[in-house]
Amino acid sequence: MYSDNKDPVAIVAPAIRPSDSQKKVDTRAIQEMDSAHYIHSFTDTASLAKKGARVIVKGEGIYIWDSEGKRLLDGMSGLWCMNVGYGRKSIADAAYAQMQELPYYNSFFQTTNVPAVKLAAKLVEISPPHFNHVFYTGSGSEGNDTNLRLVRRYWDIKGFKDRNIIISRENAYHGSTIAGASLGGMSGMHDQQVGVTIPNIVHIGQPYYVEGGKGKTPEEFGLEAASWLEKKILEVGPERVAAFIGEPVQGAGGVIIPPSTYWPEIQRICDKYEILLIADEVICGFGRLGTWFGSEYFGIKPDLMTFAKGVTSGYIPLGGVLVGDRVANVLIEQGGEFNHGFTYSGHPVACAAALENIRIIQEEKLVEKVNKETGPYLKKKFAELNDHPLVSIAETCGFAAGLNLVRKKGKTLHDCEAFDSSLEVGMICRGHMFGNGMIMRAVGDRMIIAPPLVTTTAQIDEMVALIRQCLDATLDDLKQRGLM
Ligand code: PXG
Repeated sequence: MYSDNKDPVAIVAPAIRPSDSQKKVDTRAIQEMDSAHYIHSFTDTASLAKKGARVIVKGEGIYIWDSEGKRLLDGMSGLWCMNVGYGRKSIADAAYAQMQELPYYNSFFQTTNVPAVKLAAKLVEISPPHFNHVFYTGSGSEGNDTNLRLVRRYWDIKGFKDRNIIISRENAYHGSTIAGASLGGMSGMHDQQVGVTIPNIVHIGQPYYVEGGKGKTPEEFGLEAASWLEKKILEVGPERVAAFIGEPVQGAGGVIIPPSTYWPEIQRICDKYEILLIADEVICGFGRLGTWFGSEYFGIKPDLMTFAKGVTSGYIPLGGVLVGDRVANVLIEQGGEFNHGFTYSGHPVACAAALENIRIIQEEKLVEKVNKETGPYLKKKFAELNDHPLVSIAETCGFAAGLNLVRKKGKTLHDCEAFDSSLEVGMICRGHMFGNGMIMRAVGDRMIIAPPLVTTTAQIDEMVALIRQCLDATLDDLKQRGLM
């Protein structure tokens, strides 16, 4: 049986909800086949084979069940994507109906399909007014590959071929294709790319107040972190810089919530040097921050927005780029044929599922709820964890949240002592979370959640209570190991 818990301690009895799908699964047999044949994403296959993967068989609302009947509260919305929660029959019905009518057709041969067109119009409707065009991909990574090609093409059409440097940030995540990984700032991914990192992509530091803000207010630090962009522009030459790319809130990097001064200053700098601004909205889009797009939360006006995940709430793969007028006008009016596209661009079934997903988000007013009701409630409840002896800061932005595990020394955030990374305190804590029915991720020693947007205030209470229990268990565990 799978356990990523290094020292499991059961605190609460997990709720059991047997279902037909669980009864049918022979866990051992699936685990054996899994380790024999399936190379998982971002996984040490050999070490997973020793314990066997947890087999997930069922989802309903904000909960999932494994093949042993154990219920888990999915604090991560799958992988930041299940915005409307599990078990939405109407999305399945929309996909089924479309599959029967027209399961596939491409849009390469001067052809189109109804769901792709309707979805494009819907995306234009829900995005800021200067977005009037959509390019479809199958994933967020392909969306960012598209961005790379779009910005270089844009400057090429305008006669500035050398304007091809893209500035990104350390610890950013922009996907796992070669362009995605090159745009991203994950050193572990760069290390494994052995010579294939795409040239002319450079990185600046991330706006992570916990790491760099000692002795400064968050607002001062936000301006300082934004100034690194201008410094980099001047270093490489403003006439060489095509675009800046960033996630409004860095997700995979650990829910890095920038100070309020950061994004407006980034926008000012991009405007000053006429640099295109790309907002990677793969996580922040579709309500995660209580606005349709994270850019709106931070009051910025990007030229391109990457989307994926929440566009279908993960029910089926779909991604793309919302192309703002500045780029679209040049590309369409002066660019001729754009030699780019994927077999599954504008896939009718994925677009039909997305339309139903967006209909649900609108009908249930999920964006407004996260903005005005459940988001503020999560902020309040999550902030209560600040009093825990292991926590230096517990903060949220909409329905994304992070807390840092430390040895508390003084009163302020920057007086705390970080644990030695070799102790893997975050992983110990994650083990307690999973062991006790709560999916909360560890990014180093920062614990993060991004729950489904349908999570109710009562479920927030349940979630935060579980997190507190698991923090207590982690503290006991560290004491027993003589680490506190
Ligand atoms: N941009 C952002 C901001 C993302 O979070 C992608 C692009 C790539 O999307 P696709 O659909 O190609 O995966 C992502 C994906 C993690 C984790 O560990 C996050 C993602 C993917 C894998 C792992 O948090 N986000």
